[in-house]
Formats: sequence, C-alpha cells, structure tokens
Amino acid sequence: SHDERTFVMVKPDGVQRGLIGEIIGRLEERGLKLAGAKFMQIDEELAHEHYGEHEDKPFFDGLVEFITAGPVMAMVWEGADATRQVRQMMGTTDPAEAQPGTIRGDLGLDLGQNVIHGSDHEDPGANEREIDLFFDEDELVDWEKSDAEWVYE
Ligand code: DAT
Ligand code: MG
Repeated sequence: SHDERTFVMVKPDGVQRGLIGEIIGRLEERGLKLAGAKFMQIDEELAHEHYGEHEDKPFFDGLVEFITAGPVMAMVWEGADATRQVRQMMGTTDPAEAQPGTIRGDLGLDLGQNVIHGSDHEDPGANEREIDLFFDEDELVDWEKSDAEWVYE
C-alpha cells in the first residue's frame, strides 16, 4: 500500500537556518505526499514524551533544551514504506557517517543539531505514536495526489 504515514520534523536549527523549504522540497520531489503540517513550539513536556526513549542518556537534557529552543516544522508524510524511505533520505544520526546526498549529509555537521527528525523504522509503531503525539486526527488530510499513478507502478 502507498499510505504508510511517518512523522517528520524540521528541527529548530533547520528552521533558524532557513532549511524548511529545502527539506520539504526534497520530500515532495521524491514523490511523498504531505498529509499534515504544523509550525509550532515544542514545550518541555512534549519534548520529554517525544524523546522518552532517550531519558537515561547523558545527552538527554541537552536534547530537550535544543528541541525546545525555537520553533519546529512538524509534518506527516505519506507513501509506500514512507518511514524507511524518509530515514534513508535523512542519513545517519552521526553527520560524519551521513552520506552526501542525504539531508544530514548535505545540510548538517553536528551530531546534536542535525536538522531533521524522522520516525525510526526499526521501532515498530514509532511512526503512529509520534503522529498521535503531535497531531489530532482532524489535522491530517486524506487526499489524492494526481501524479500517484506516475510515481507508483
Ligand atoms: P535519530 O535522530 O537519528 O533517530 P536518535 O533517536 O538515536 O537519532 O537520537 C535522537 C537525537 O538525539 C539525535 O537526532 C541527536 C541526539 N543524539 C543522539 N545521540 C547523541 C549523542 N551521542 N550525543 C549527542 N546527541 C545525540
Ligand atoms: Mg530516533
């Protein structure tokens, strides 16, 4: 099916650096379909919920401080295998390992300030969980993209 949804977010560094358009452009050009978007400020509580899996890590406090330091562009993107596709486009967490051509490999240099978040495809249910955390059902749009038959055979 072509309707897997995944949660994607341009982080505060990406917003401040004027990379929202660049990042949306890459996802659009790939053929993915936008299902929801919200320009917003993450508060402490939401940051703790979103990054709960990292609560015990030494970098957790810095991560919460960073993700709440300015607005983010929270989005839901849809497509076949969308979660894994977006992770491939993002590149690895460590920018020193991220391949050129990936979003992090092209736009980031720092392990913490790495421009984009995408749901982990190796954590089943992470996409749905994160979408639920950031969006109400009525904030997501079901629509037909007219080029779908030219994107998918
Ligand atoms: P990803 O964002 O690729 O899913 P993650 O879930 O392991 O990576 O970590 C979440 C974020 O936390 C990551 O984007 C950047 C930050 N982070 C991860 N490991 C870190 C480390 N060792 N030192 C500092 N920040 C780190
Ligand atoms: Mg992760």
